[in-house]
Amino acid sequence: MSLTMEEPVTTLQLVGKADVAEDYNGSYRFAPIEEAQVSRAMIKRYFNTMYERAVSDVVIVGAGSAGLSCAYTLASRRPDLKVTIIEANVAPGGGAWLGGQLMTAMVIRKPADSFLREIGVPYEDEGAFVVVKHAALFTSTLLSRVLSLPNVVLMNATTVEDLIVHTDFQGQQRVAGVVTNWTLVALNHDTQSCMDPATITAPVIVTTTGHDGPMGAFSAKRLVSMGLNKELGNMRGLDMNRSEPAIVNGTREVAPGLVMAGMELAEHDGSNRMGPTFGGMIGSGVKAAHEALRMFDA
Ligand code: AHZ
Repeated sequence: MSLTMEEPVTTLQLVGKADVAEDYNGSYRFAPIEEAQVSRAMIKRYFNTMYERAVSDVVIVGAGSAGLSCAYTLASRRPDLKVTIIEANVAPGGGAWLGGQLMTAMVIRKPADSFLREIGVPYEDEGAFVVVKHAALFTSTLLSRVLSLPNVVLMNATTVEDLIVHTDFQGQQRVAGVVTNWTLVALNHDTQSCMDPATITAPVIVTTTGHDGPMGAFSAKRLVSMGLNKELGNMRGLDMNRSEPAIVNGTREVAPGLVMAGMELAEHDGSNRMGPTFGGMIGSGVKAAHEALRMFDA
């Protein structure tokens, strides 16, 4: 197979139709490899990343729809910032793989549809809202946009199990980083003696851990237990019209150094839940990114 300089090179052309037929005819061969090469390829990258990101510019806690919308907005606008996402689950995406009640379509109220155009997700327009044919199309596209950005690192299967809080000479407390552990370790603190964590420091932390649950509302609850907030507001019942604007407009720096977004904010502020409509999560994530940018510019 020969390619001229004028022709665009595609993967299919590089493999070649004839080669594919030949390769899949019982003679498919891989380049040889040693097992240690596979281990070292992963280990080297993982621990180099941990080493480099021990000091980050922004840590985003939670890779649900709010956290990922924040990551994309922030990291695409400021390629100079080291944005590190910590996600407790093996699969990033939080609750955004389904539209609601295990159904597939995802509803997004306007004006958050502009974000879909920005990341290139097709939708059907139903007037006041748009519908993406499958929530997984939104989440997988957003994830791929986020992970394609060279300044973003995602550490999944890793839990934020505490916040770093520094006190300055005036006695002012400021969230200055996160305390991390592999999730499987974090889940076993009751069965093993002390398994100490690692840390990541950053001037801005964005917390988007979702509403209360086995893992959710982590920072909102920790702010109370460490005395940086008096009490939890606790998420109220479902009201779509009140909840989405409340979450987007309420997205802010809730404690020095800590921006809160997404449904975690409903637990912090005592606002309503919205159920399966995702414009509020996108809007809140985008606003959290702008809050973080404002903190860098201040
Ligand atoms: O695994 C969690 C999920 O992926 C992750 N997470 C939680 N605690 C963590 C911790 N360390 C690291 N301590 C942690 N990661 O955070 C992610 C939260 O995603 P989510 O989808 O649950 O929250 P969100 O605020 O991005 O989106 C909420 C979506 C909802 S809930 C809802 C309702 O109940 O009415 N409606 C909508 C649209």
